[in-house]
Amino acid sequence: EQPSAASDQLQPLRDLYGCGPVEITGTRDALYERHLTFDHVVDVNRATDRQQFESAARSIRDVLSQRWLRTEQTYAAVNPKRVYYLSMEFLLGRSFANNVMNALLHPAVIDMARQKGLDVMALTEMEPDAGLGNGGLGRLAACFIESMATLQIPGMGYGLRYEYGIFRQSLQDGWQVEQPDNWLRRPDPWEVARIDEAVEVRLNCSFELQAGALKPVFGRPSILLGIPFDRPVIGYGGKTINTLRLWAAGTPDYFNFQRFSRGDFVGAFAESLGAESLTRVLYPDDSTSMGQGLRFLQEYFLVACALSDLIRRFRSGNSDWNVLPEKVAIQLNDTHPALAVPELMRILVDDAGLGWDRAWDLTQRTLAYTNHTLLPEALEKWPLAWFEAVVPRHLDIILEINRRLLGVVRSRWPVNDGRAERISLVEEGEHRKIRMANLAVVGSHSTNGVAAIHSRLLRSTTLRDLAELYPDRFNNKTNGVTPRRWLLTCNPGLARVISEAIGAGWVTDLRQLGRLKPLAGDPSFLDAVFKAKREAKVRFANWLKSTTGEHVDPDTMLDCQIKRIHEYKRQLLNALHIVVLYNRLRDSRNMEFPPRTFIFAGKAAPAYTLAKLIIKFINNLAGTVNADPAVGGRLKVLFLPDYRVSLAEYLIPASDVSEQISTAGYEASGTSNMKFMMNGALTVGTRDGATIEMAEEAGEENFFLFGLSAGEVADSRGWYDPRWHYAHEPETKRALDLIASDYFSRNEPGAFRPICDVLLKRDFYMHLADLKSYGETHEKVGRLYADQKGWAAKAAINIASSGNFSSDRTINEYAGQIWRVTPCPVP
Ligand code: B1N
Repeated sequence: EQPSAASDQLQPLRDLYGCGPVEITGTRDALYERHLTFDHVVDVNRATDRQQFESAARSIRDVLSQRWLRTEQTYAAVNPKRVYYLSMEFLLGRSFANNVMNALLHPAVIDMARQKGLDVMALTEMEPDAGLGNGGLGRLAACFIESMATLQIPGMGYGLRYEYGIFRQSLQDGWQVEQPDNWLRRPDPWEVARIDEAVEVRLNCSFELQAGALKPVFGRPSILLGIPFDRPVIGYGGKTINTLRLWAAGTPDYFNFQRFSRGDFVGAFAESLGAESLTRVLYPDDSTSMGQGLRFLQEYFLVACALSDLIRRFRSGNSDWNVLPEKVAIQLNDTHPALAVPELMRILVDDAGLGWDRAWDLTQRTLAYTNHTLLPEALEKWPLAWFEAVVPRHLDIILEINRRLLGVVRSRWPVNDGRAERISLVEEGEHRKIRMANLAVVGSHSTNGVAAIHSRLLRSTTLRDLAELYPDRFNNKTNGVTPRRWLLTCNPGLARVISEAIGAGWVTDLRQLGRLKPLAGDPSFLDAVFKAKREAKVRFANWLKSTTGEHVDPDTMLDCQIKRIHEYKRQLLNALHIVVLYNRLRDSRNMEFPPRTFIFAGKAAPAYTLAKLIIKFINNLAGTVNADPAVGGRLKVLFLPDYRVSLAEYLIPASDVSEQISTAGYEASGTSNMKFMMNGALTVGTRDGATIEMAEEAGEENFFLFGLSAGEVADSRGWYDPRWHYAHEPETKRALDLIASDYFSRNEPGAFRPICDVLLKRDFYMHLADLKSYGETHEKVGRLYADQKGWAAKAAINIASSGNFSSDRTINEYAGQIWRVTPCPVP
């Protein structure tokens, strides 16, 4: 039942496989059954959902294997410039539906499911999310590698194969409880272990397990093994299949052989167990650096494995070190892999025997750095003592880079105004530290921010001195998201409406959505958009009911704030506003008020006490509001547990309102804002991150912007006093008094004191300053929602204006301006 536009999408598949080496017709059924029979040794008719999933996924991988091989063979033969994306996080989510869609195997799978009586939905639900990331930064990396494959760019992702991804969140009595995410408990059908391509990582320390925890033992050098696990990254159309290579830590067979042969058999094993726990778990902090020694080791491990691997590949096709920057581009996803600077220098100077200046030139021209945040608590600074203990040679190199750097600075700015101290790679003090952001800027040829305002603020505030030293290095690359996952696959109803109106070209050229603009006045188009939204709401409501038992009424306005819980993202502003609405509804039973469902979801870093209290507060607020008969079903508040990619894929298509309400100047870009926009939600937002650019594209009249600008936030820092708002705004006072009176914490008196204190004493993120204009904006939202046609028209304009926010556009900019790579099509 494909629309005609969508069946055109099959042509590339026919071109590809019709006369190609893979005969899928006729054999694909057998593939699935063979996996059940030979991998699982189970009766085809008695296989569990999980066995069905694994066998279906393995048959998909089988179909793609030759194309995957052919991609790498083509790169090896053509020897094009390659891009390596180094990231500590790849938040992939599930792969099944997206791999099927991108390989254009969708009709075949539906066909096969029908023949065999398989429930594809049930089957996809069997795949755990690959939660190898915290939030936007990790999900961006996943979108980027997909776009590189779609654009036929020879690109590879390098990351870590965490055995445990981001923790699973449940709620107990409204509090967040963390559970380990053992996502690899069952075999992952997508990954391929490449034991033969393992690399060695040399450290100046060893490991021991003490009371179950990994402890480095300094001064005793050791060798770790990096074992690569490859996952296919399928470009849309299935022509290019790139690789995401994730590294797992292991120990060489000869590991501590001496101790082994001295007779300490068990002791030698304990040590190897220690080393293997290096890649056990993802650190669950988003936008903060907890400064853990194990994290430092993880970062070095990634860098050492990735560089060793890519240099080996480079050397196998090139004999001249001087062409390195013409053949290799390395993008550092934040400073987490910034040790690539001294590691590449070490390889070029010590292993290749190049002189310092030559090595430095090649290093800078090969590396590029993306900054993702201005929050000071996120800027990584590692104790110099750790470098000394783990990677002393890298410390030597960093100090030599710094000596030369400071020489240049002092000769350019002879007057000592503290500039050299600020630029220095070393933060002086009792415990000297290495500033990783400074190292990344100095050791690369490009530093970019992730939205226009963010890149501007980087230059003018956080990295100002470095921007004055290297003005040409700084640039902006506004984030984007892949429309294959975030529209085509997750919202088939809307995707079909769009393809029927303008054809299917938008899937790989999102700018074409602009052609929907004239249709924003066409009643039949608006009706189709409205119906698709309604369909997605019902789908979400059914899914939620079946997975959590929670009820959502698809006839209410769905207003969503889904993201990590963080003070700067201001979930508290949303919650305060709900208290204001609640008070109004209690006052008047027949107030004009479109029924609203406010949905929150997001994880708090386990050590972030206030963020966890915010979750508890939202849950208590929900408990009170949802149970109050005075509200009469007009207001419902839900906190959905365990926010993750697959939950977002159900919820975003169903949403009417997108909350993007960070304190202006603090959200570097945001990316869920873009996903909501392409799925026809209207944005309530501050002038922050990429939301500013989204409003420019759609026109401010189609956006609900409110609150202080970044400039106003900065200018009022000196005199801002939240108590002024408490004293002068009756609804603000009433909301805060209600919270302080334990109205929402009857059984836990004083539980929300810290929240009241944060809001009234300092309110660093200026919730109270924006509450009034936020409320007024929501009144406009409510009025427009009552006008179904007016709402649908604005939704349509938003969809039509979202074309700039495809990660294809972003990757094209990186490819053209930073990496200077071109597509390398696979014949
Ligand atoms: O990166 C996203 C942006 O869209 C978001 O605005 C930004 O908050 C996010 C340390 C981070 N910045 N910094 C992090 C994550 C993990 C960690 O250990 C920092 N994440 C962001 C994509 O550009």
